Amino acid sequence: MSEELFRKMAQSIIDGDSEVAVELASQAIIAGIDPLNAITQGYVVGVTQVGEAFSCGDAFLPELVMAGEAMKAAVSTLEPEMARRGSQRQMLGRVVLATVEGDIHEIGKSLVGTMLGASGFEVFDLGVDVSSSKIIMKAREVNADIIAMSALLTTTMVKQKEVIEMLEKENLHGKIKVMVGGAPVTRDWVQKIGADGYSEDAIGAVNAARKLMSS
Ligand code: B1M
Repeated sequence: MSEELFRKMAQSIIDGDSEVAVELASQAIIAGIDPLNAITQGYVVGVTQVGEAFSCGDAFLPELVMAGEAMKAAVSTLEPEMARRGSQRQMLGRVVLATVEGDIHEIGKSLVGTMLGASGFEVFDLGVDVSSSKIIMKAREVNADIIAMSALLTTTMVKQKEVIEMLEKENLHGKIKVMVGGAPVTRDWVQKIGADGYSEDAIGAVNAARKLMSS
């Protein structure tokens, strides 16, 4: 039964149909399906397909936009359930989260924020297209343990590096740890820019953040 629901979820994203995507998310909650499974085995399969079609010229920007909107609507429906399932309630650390400047991709970043929040981190989500100085200002203001940055474009990844360089200039790197992620981010990149943590997905991001808190 879940398999059929996951297939329909993927299709709703391919069709860019927000209404169906939301309806299927509600069905998944009622059926007691883990929302993260619904996202990774259902909706992400669809959005990946649209992304691939876009890169080979088989789909165009309007399709990408509609797929993104449907994905966002589905994830927003599932987020309260994800937060509700997070059992740990003690505060593990403070995280300032953002998608870097010039980049408006928000779905993966928000998913990481929800998972961190559900796992006991206090998350200050600054949104998308956030300048490096604003990220650092917020981190100072809330006395953050971790700055977590998402970048989905090869052209915006450099902003992750910029934040680390700015932290180093201010002698804050070390006191504030830096975690990076996003589709184009690789382990090589993480090493090259001297980031402290990295993960390929939202679950891994929680583990990476926990590790940073204990290091
Ligand atoms: Co854009 N886009 N997009 N897009 N888009 C990509 C990223 C792209 C790979 C598509 C492609 O060509 N195949 C391509 C980037 C190419 C590149 O640079 N390598 C691309 C492009 C080119 C563009 C535009 C330039 C298109 C244009 O205008 N010509 C434009 C850029 C706008 C801008 O930012 N300035 C653009 C715009 C958009 C939309 C607005 C239409 C929409 C976003 C809507 C929104 O977010 N509200 C969109 C979408 C939907 C995509 C794809 C199809 C899907 C992204 C997504 O939401 N994935 C994407 C192709 C793809 O990735 N397959 C694509 C689902 C999400 C759950 O995964 O975000 O990867 P993801 O997050 C994961 C992990 O990466 C990780 O955990 C998350 C959960 O598992 N993770 C972290 C993410 N952040 C993390 C942080 C961490 C740790 C883990 O620690 C801090």
